[in-house]
Amino acid sequence: MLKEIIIPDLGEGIETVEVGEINVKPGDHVDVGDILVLLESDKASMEIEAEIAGVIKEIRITTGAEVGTNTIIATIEADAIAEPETVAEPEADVEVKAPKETAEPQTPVEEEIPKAPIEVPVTQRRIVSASPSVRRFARELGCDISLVAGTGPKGRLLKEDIQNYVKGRLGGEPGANLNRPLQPVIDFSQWGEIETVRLSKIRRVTAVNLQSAWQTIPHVTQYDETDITDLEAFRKVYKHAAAKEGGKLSILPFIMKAVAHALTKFPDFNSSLDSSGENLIQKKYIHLGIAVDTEAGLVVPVIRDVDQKNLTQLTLELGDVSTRTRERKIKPAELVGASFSISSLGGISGTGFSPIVNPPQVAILGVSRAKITPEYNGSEFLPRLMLPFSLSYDHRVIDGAAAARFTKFIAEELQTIKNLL
Ligand code: CAO
Repeated sequence: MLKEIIIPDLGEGIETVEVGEINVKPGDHVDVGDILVLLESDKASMEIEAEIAGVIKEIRITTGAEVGTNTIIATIEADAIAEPETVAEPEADVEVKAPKETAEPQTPVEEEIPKAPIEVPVTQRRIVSASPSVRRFARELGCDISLVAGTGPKGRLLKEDIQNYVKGRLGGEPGANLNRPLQPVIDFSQWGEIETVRLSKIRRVTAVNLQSAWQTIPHVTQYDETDITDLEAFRKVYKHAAAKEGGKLSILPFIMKAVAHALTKFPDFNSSLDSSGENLIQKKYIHLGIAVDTEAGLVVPVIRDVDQKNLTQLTLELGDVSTRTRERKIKPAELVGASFSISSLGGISGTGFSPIVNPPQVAILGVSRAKITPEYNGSEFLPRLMLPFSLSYDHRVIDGAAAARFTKFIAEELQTIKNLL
């Protein structure tokens, strides 16, 4: 029986993804679990597996094409023993894999497609939500829309975003080329042996986004610290309860709770500038992006409604999300919608750092490693566990005094354990 293979639900806020690889061609026989297609988002890629065995009859997409939920990928003549009802199920398993290195021209459908993964051109493109007129406007200006941060609803790209980006790139550089190389061409081999290692797609896209954020947001970083001696004593006891539920309680869930309280009290930190730059959109939800260090690069999954979850729930969710992110199983929909971010390097090392704000968010908390230090209590020095942390913020939205109040509040919350339970 002829069946259609469709793209499953990509999740809220993800309109299109790019076809990175097509691993089958008409006439190929596939088994359940064979990887048919690799789709790439801006931060990760996902494999579409065959859910039934059969012979591929027709491929309906091409590499490089933008496709969305329910797009028909291919048709398949199911083997007689196949389970027909699983073919068009939109909830098909979507595993997010770190992008494979790719580098070959797009392959037309009719062409002979090798069985090995097809390599496609490596670009710095990311998923962009934009209307045809905005896309046309960008094309007319020779502007690559994947480099522009959208400020419309759900990050949708607006005409103003293109105008601002182009103005920014051209400002002070008469005749500047939007597509000029980002780095000068230098032959380093003249000074010794070298090896060129291709960056993963995540790293390349992250580089573009970070550069854009760094250039468009006037950053300031506020440094602070707090005494977590009591919190740590409590964590040591409470972590057994979390372990019984299958979670590993680190300091981070406490910090997430404290941040959620701070965002409720200081809503400007949980906001975004609108496209005019004249209004602040305050969000009534608290979704935290948590930076996770993976082999392929930095990925920031989102934990939603943090204010409505308790420590155990946050512990379990943090463990689940960070594990799936590292195993490349996180879904694109889990990477979008954060209203504030936390980057914790406390498990590794460091006394302080200034993280880069992730637009359209306006602030990010950096957490460094807690250390026992002698603290003077007015009459004597006592050994206390001090946690250094920092807040980078968009100075267009947040004043220094507000930032200092915000970090002070977090410091106090982390010393008031009953507030975090
Ligand atoms: N001070 C002292 N110890 C800390 C600490 C801190 N601030 N934060 C964590 N630790 C401890 C934990 O308690 C744990 O100790 P035990 O094993 O004894 O319980 C250990 O360090 C390892 O913690 P962890 O890092 O595995 O867990 P976490 O919940 O603190 O963090 C996660 C989870 C996903 C945020 C983290 O693993 C990670 O990936 N961090 C890197 C984020 C990153 O790359 N940021 C940079 C982005 S660029 O701005």
